[in-house]
Amino acid sequence: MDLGMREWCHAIPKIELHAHLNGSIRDSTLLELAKGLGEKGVIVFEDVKHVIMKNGRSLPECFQLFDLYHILTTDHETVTRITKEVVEDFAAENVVYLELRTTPKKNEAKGMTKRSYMKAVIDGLRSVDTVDVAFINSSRENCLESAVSSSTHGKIERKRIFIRLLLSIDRRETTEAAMETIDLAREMKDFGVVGIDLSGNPVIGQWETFLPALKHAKDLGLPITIHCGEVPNRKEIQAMLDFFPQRMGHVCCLEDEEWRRLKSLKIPVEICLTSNVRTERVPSVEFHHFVDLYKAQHPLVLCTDDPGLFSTSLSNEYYLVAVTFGLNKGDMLQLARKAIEHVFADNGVKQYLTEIFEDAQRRLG
Ligand code: 6MZ
Repeated sequence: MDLGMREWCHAIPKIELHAHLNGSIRDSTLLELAKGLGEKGVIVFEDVKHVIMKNGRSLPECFQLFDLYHILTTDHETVTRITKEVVEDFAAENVVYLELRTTPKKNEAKGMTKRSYMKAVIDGLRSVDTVDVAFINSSRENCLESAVSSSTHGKIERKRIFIRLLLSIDRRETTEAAMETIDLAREMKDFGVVGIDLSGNPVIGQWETFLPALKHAKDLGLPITIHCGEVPNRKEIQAMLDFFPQRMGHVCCLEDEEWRRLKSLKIPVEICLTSNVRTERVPSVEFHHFVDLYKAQHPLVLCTDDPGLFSTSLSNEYYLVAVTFGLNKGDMLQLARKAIEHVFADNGVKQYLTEIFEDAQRRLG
């Protein structure tokens, strides 16, 4: 098959490890929700319409926007709906494994607890009917059987996407609230929750506030990924490197010494190109630290961060890398495949994904 690079980046299987649920909502859904709340008098639709229809925006503006998103998505039904749509959108991009992260939220007015919020997310996963969603930790045998049947018997099968969940701690939260999230993650291990994320506005909150909860997660054997260095903060970046999480996101504002440590510790990095350019963390894709880490053969994974907020897709992130850095299809397929090493799911899922990529190599390599 002779596809152009953009079509080819869409066609190859991809693994998404850094996507926030509320940052992945479709514009059309946001507008519809805003209109509904406008009619009820909760918000003034005309005031928020232009905010949703986006263009370039700074990092502080993104967090203002998330506050708006969270007003639009406060009830269980809406959380279920956006989860369903986000999974469908990733599957349409040929994402075969998605680690979706979200911050469990409490909202007394809506009778929402962190647990009921997560139940609404799970309901969303269950309600997807256009693709097969595998989200409960499945046995190795089940995974292998499905991989083989879709790749070697040549049957026309429905698309299949593996979903695992990461529970995010928001940097605005207290130690107690963060602890609650860790306990919920432990409780939900059988419902596809595989790890913990620390995210939120990087200029808010202190590392010391989250550390007890992150240590608790580590003691429980829950893998952790941390948003690191979205703003310059040497003390915090060093403390995060000392903590030695399983993965880190962004790593934009590191000093030479910290780059050296990151590389020697070989902590895999979730690369969010468009997000970092849009929020002015890097001047352009060309000058993104991706290229230095890639040349150093540092473990990394291309991700979207917030495909809704930044109007991107995982296929587009792959395309940007290919055209900006001149990587060929062989390099790109290798890059996509290497993400398998960094997923938080079990070996059965990794084996399944390996088969998917071997099949893609035969068809598209
Ligand atoms: C830090 C981010 C982020 O959890 O409500 N979030 N945190 N840096 C970023 N880069 C731009 N993008 C998203 O999804 C939205 C939440 O994810 C975090 C923020 O806490 C945001 O409120 P959920 O599903």
